[in-house]
Amino acid sequence: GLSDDEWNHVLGIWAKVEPDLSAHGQEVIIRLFQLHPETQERFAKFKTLTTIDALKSSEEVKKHGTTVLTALGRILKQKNNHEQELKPLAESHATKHKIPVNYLEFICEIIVKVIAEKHPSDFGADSQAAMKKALELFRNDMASKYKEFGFHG
Ligand code: BLA
Repeated sequence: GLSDDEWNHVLGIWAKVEPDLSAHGQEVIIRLFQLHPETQERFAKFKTLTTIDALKSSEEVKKHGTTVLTALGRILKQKNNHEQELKPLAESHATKHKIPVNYLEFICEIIVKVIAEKHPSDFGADSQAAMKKALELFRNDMASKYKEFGFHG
């Protein structure tokens, strides 16, 4: 797990992200689709967004980015006591969306990068390391819940 100090880093930087959650979320989703086009194919509703301009001007992309970061923020705030938040998410991702764990790795890496770019002076090495650790816990728990739901992706 993370130490109190590490959780303080995680929640401290998250407090800087939250006032502009939708811009962060939008950037994360667009970058995910640009760097890993196969992830965009998982979204029936984004199939028509074939250019960067279309992605940037899509309210739906912004909305999904906000959904993602809102859910992630709720999970982080539980400081690893996230069973209640994680279970329905793991269930939908295992049985309905079928999102492989490596896609989760892609998005977590991008989340750290986007925060680092938007908050260069508030997201130092210790905070980044703490955030990476928290995201790793999240992913590991998603992966083990996936197995409980019979998905080995
Ligand atoms: C939908 N993803 C959702 C929803 C939430 C999240 C809360 C809506 C409720 C639900 O269906 O369970 C949450 N998504 C997250 C979180 C992350 C995230 C916390 O990406 C990452 C920290 N889901 C993924 C990844 C993909 C993904 C990596 O975790 C990439 C392909 C896809 N999420 C995905 C899809 C939907 C979804 C396809 C359904 C979207 C829709 O049709 O509305």
